[in-house]
Amino acid sequence: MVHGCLPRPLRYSAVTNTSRTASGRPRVFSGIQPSGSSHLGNYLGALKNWHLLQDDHDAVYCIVDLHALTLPKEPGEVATGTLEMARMMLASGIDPERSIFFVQSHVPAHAELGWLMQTVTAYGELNRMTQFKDKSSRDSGFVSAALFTYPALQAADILLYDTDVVPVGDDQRQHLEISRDIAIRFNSRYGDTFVVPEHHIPAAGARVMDLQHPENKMSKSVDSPLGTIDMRDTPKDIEKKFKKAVTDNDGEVRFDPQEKPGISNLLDILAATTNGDPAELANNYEQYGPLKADTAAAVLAVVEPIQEKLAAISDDDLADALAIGAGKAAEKAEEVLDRAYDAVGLMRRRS
Ligand code: AQP
Repeated sequence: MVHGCLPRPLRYSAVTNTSRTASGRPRVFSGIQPSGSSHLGNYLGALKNWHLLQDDHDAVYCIVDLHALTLPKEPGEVATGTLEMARMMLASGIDPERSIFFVQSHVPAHAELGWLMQTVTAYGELNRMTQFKDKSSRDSGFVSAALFTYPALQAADILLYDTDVVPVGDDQRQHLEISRDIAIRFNSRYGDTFVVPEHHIPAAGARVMDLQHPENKMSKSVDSPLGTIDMRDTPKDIEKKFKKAVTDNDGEVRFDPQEKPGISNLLDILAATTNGDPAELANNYEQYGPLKADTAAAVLAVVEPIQEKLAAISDDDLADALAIGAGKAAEKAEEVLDRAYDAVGLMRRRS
């Protein structure tokens, strides 16, 4: 398809695209890295919403295994992580019958468009990415060029599906902004080609902080066993981690992320797991102990059913679902990749 055949204008629209999804509903796309186990932040900031958004969106969810390679990995480690993440996604409620559910490297259009996106991404804007600064400074060893250019591939992931809405945690705000800038730049240089996406960041649970270092976000790639709630942790471990969560000395329960990061993190987690409001929930507590106990119980009520489902999903079922998903994703992605190549004006191979 050439871009001249597309309905216009695409540039700032989260609405015009709905006429181009088969269902007429807005398209939602998001991805998650298969590096390490998923944690409570991944669930509350992303997976929980992915599950909910399936009801009224045309949903595309991807395990971004190529992104996982931006930090050094042992051979085979990403494959194992991919199956584990796929299992976690299904157990968290992603339904392959209702959503396109697939692995990034199974759809080569991602890497291809990723290259095109690099050609319209400025070195200076990549240099401003806080995640690159943060991750490259953590390890004194090898820093890959891919870690630096990661946002261009992420833009490709999103733009390949004519995405209207990208549900992510707050840490991805800057990356989504650069994806929008890249799309707008491409559209203005080559003509309307991509839908410019909006982000969707949850009201509570958007930035779950490390329980031991509440000034840092909970993260897969940081080694903080007591500060991270792994979605596979036992109930005993979850209770222990909340009991030991770092707070402060003033003894007042109040939602104030600047002055009281530890207590505010607990309130935010409680709000996200009970669909409440963190500032209002603070009024129910006079002491830290009961807040910690209730937060642990609310987290357990979310995590335990997911753990039961995890055990019931076979590797075969996963591989089948991912193969079907990759077929559906490739069909959509190739159409958009063709549109982008046509827009740029490369000589195309005769078919
Ligand atoms: N702490 C968090 N709170 C809320 N949402 C979060 N997300 C990640 N951490 C939190 C959201 O989870 C989705 C998948 O992100 P990811 O695969 O990049 O996961 P990660 O845990 O951020 O992975 P890494 O490798 O450990 O990265 P860093 O080192 O940056 O933390 C995204 O929607 C993300 O917003």
